[in-house]
Amino acid sequence: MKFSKKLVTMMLTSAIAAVAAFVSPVDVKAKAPESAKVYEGNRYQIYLEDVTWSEAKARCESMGGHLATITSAKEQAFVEKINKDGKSLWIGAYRTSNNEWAWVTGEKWKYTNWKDGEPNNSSNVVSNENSVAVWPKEWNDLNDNNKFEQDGFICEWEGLKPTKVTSVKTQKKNVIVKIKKVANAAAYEVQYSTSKKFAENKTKTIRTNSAKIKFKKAKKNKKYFVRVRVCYNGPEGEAYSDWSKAVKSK
Ligand SMILES: [Ca+2]
Ligand SMILES: [Ca+2]
Repeated sequence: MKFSKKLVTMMLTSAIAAVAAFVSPVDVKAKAPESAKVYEGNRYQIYLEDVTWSEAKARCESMGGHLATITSAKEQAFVEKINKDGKSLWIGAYRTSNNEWAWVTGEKWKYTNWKDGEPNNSSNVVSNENSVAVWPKEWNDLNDNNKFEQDGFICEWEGLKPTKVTSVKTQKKNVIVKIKKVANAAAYEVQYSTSKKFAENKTKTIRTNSAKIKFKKAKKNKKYFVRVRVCYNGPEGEAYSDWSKAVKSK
């Protein structure tokens, strides 16, 4: 069966329209400020305000986020990068009534980055140190109300975890794409394009559940750019992660 170019375009356009109809936009992007910095799909913003840990926690939550939770060395490195002025900032760690440390999101307490000698529950400034700040890199326990040694706080907004294209090869007239699967994905959208900016008229989109995708009828000796994003089912319908970095065909 042979389709005319016009018909294919029409089908593609209506398929895209159908997808767009049941996708609800990602709320996190609306809530986090434009200036927020992105790490693995999550967004982060520093606020320089003279507030207690509890006030900072409430401020982040009122904006649909939470005090930043730093659960890996990579996330710590990212926070250090955006905290380039070396401010002392509240983060989302606290001491529970059982005398254990916890994250405000309920994420597992595993990675830590305490400063030498911390947590010390010191009574030098204000005793009962049950809240945590990056100080300015490593962590220190401080009293909730200790505003004297604080510059502000970091909010984090949970996003939708993106994924990546792991390989792009052209084989005869096919472009063979491999992507990395992620947990809880409903599907993936893979785009291939002859334009680096993925201009609409030069781009094809495939929705798939497979980690290996074949685009047919690639032009010989042409380079293709390929990217992927993850579709998730959420409480308000389907939502997309950010697009991955584009990978160029070999
Ligand atoms: Ca986090
Ligand atoms: Ca301390």
